[in-house]
Amino acid sequence: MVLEQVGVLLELKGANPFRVRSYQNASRTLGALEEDLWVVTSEGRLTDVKGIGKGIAGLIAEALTEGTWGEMWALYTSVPPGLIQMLAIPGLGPKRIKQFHEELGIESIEQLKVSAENGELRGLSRMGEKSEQKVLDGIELLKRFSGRRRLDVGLLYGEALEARIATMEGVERAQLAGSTRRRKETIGDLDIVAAVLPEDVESVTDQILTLPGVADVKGAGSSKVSIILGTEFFSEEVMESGLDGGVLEALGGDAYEEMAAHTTIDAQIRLVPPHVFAYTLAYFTGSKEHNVRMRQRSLDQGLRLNEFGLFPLDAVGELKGMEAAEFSLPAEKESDIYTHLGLQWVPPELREDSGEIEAAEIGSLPDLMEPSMLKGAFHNHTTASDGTATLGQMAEAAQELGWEFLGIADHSQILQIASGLSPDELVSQAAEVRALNENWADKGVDFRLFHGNECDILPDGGLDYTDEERKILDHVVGSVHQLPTWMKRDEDVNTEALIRAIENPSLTILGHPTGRILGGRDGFAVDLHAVIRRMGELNAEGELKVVEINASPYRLDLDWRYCRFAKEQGVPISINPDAHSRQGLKDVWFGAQIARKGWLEETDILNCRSGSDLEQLLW
Ligand code: DGT
Ligand code: CA
Ligand code: ZN
Repeated sequence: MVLEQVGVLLELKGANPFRVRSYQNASRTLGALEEDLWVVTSEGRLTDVKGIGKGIAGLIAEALTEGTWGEMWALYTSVPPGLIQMLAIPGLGPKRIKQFHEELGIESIEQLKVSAENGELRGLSRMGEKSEQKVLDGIELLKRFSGRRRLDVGLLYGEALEARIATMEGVERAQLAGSTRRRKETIGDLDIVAAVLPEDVESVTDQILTLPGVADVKGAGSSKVSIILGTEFFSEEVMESGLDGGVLEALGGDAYEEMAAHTTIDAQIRLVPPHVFAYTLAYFTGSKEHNVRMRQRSLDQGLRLNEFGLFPLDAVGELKGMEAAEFSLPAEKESDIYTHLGLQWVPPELREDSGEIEAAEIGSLPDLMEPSMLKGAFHNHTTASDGTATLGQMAEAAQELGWEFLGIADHSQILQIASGLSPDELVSQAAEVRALNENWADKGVDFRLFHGNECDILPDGGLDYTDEERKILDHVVGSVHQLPTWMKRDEDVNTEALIRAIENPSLTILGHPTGRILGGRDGFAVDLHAVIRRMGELNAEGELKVVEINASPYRLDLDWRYCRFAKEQGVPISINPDAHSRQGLKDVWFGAQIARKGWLEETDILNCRSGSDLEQLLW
């Protein structure tokens, strides 16, 4: 979005950071805007949207009506895109980039790399061999670790680190905080809070710094240790098995394994006295937006809230930080803090300032679903297409998880690279499923397979196979796989095509709605609100239209930000692992985290219903 780029651009020009931030925030807000931007703008209500000021509103209005971006547009077109990309190189700021551009004509990361390798940077003012090497290191780092880690990676490192610190001599308790605890789909860095008596801080710090797998130490003070963890942190290499082809391709094909093997993650560990632990944990769990609301609420009650405690303003006066801690209202656990402020305890997943404080105030927070409530899943592959386990093996794995059903959804015929099933193969798979089902029924086993298919949604919104051929199926998961075509098109064209697809009477579940791969590629442009709204209408007319949370940690698509909207529109959610192996079924856990983050309850999830209920719906 242009606004996002304007933000970055201003940064490159050395503009005021607050101004930069406001553009980036505005871009994000508008991206999630439910109403039509055009309508909001033409009715002059843009400034009513949170985070949109007069200046930005004027710019948007101009862009929509005139197609120009005022002075920003000139700014934008005057800066080569390569310079903007260079900003992502760790350790490289806008001033340097400007210098490289003006003095050496460098316009891309590739050119910068060549110049650095040829020793051309060291001759510039305020540069030397060392800083030249730093540029090269930065480029290398960007390539390997660019951006944020996926939630599964964050949890893997985070929970291992939490466990190691919690069992250290001198540590009373330790807990993972930050975006990992809030179950964001990607993680910037890990935050861990540990309760340590002042006299033990030094020894605990030493123990942390000498943990195996600490690749680098960024800093170690009296209350905070910052480290970078490398893969050596794990005694055994954790490698993925049975990744789907689309994911692998988006991540760079075979080069992916090498990339994954070099993953690092930053971690900040806060060491605090045991009596302030709950406050520090709440503070570093965030989000920042949630914290701001909590602090404001405290002030309204004559209290000051920070990472050290909750203080009556009249008692602490000017005392700051730990000096004031002894005046704090006591809190053994986080829920005590919320109680002090007249609130229900807010589950970490919900702490994004998206209505949770208002709900906690009147005791109406949702009763979030739990992974253990899942009784099966609908979108899974077998060896018939690109999976690594047979129908029987997948069913067995599902039974081992205690499930009551498993939905099969191999690829459809058009997806040749993933061995999509021909119509004949579909028929023989149906017979295989029927035989297995009869066998379980005879034995009185409460388990059944639903025979579905992941039918490709063609660029025009049509579905793979003929209407007749699809009739044999219990359920159709409609998914877009021809990403290049959809990425090139305008949002309204894609939206129209997706709506056509969901209107097809045979489609039950809309699979990975945007096609995004976290850390690999963005999804295609589409107005999901419009698609979901239409699904809701069809449900009201008695059809069954369900949207998938693809639970693969590489996708997590539907995004959690749309979950409540789906619920409001009367569209059930299906949490699907998109498993390509037995092990892959367990990915539903990640989907459940996202459903929780999206405020969903047991009754909102199709695969929380019993196997026999679902028979009624699908057979
Ligand atoms: P990340 O690491 O980018 O995935 O996201 P977080 O949420 O883990 O953010 P991080 O690591 O910068 O900080 C951890 C938490 O600490 C954050 O969620 C809220 C709190 N925090 C950090 N800086 C501030 C601040 O300036 N103001 C307030 N109110 N809270 C902050
Ligand atoms: Ca963090
Ligand atoms: Zn798919």
